[in-house]
Amino acid sequence: MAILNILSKIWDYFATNILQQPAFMIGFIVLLGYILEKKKWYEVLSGFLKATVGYFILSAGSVGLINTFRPILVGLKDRFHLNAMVTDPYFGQNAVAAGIMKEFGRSFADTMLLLLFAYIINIVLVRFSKYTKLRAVFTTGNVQVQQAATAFWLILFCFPKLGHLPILIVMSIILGLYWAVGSNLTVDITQELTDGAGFAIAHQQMFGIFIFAKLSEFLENRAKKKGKKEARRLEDVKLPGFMSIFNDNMVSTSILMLIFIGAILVVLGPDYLVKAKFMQPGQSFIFYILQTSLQFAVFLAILQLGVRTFVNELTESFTGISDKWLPGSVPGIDVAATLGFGSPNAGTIGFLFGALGQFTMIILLLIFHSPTIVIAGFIPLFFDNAAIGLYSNNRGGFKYAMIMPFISGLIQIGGSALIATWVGMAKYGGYIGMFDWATVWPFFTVLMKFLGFVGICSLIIILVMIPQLQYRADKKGYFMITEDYEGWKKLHGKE
Ligand code: ASC
Repeated sequence: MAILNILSKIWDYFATNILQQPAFMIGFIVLLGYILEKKKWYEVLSGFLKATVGYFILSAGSVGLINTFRPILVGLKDRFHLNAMVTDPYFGQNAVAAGIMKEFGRSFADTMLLLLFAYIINIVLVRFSKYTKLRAVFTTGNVQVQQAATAFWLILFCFPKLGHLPILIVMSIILGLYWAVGSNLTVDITQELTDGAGFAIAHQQMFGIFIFAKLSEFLENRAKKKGKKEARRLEDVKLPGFMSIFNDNMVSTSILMLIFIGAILVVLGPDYLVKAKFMQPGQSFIFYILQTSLQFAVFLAILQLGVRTFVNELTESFTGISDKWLPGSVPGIDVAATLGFGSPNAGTIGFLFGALGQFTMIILLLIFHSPTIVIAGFIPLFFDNAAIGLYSNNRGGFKYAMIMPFISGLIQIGGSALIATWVGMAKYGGYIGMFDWATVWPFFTVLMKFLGFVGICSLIIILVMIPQLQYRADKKGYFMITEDYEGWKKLHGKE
């Protein structure tokens, strides 16, 4: 027992201080990688610092965005006295914490054990990549906590009578597989988006970006076959005359956000904004709108600086780890890192069209008197759809940077409302709301709820098969794309 106690203390310490602080996680991965590569001590130190500081800069950007814009969107709920559920991973996590005891008689702390086991499964699966064909390890502990909490609820909902240990085993296998398989799906498209930066996505829309990227590519290829000329990507569209100011990402983001955020602030109105302490009494409404909206461009620029600071270190150092321990693998990192690549405007466009989709679905929920009304949380709205916009633009052209996020927006709200109402989470005020959790996980839940044990087995088989199919599609290039990207480009004539 004493040993178990010590181990649990070590795990707690590691989970709180490193795992849930991806900046340190990435810092230590770089440190370890450089040590394995036998770099000089001062190079190891400098790599560790640049990676950690870079990731903290990225977080400063994304936390700045979240903290500035989340309250504004949630303000809509107060302003119109709506009894609504917010789609936001942190609201979702709080909903689990608030309801798990009452609904299932389990404590939130149990979800941390799930996190540990699922994590180990992810690493083991990648260690045996020769057989599993899985190439990416999660490093984003902050989102893993939210996912462990949500998965815990969903799977308990399917098997409320299963004993503590058997259900923990089921949950760990499914969540560990979801992490490894989802992240692996993003390896190739991310390598192409970033021109071989050597990372994959470990976040909450991995199936989403894969599906939309492939769909955009498919539709574009079909159009080309029919004789249409090649669609342009956003970065190749050069707008003429006064529109040319939109070619500059900082200017276009500022103008678009001024319109979008400005409209929401006008709807909230100065009286509410003062009452809710967003605005100082006596402050000019116009300058308040200007300042708040422009913060978007500010935090986006910070975020991108962060990506530039740590990505090179991560790419260079990770080969140390993949050569020695995890063959052919890359680290899975925060989806925000993709905002440093591809077309700078695709993220912003994706966000806006995602918002259009989400608001459309919210209006539909209101019209059809849905039992659950949803308030669009900022995190799914921005991070999912910006990324979907980026990948869709990269693989299919600028049209898809608008169409795909719009579709995603509809699905995010519709799917979240359905699943959260069904499993009983909606009444606790929040649901995680990210694309995969509004689509893939509801599918998992249906499968397990209705088919029981057969559902679990089929789910495991489906997940295990996905990377095998990816491997079959490109046997020669499958591991080359992570190990030797230039070689992979030559192989596929993409130089
Ligand atoms: C999430 C989450 C965050 C953000 C962040 C984006 O899902 O929980 O804090 O997205 O990871 O950079």
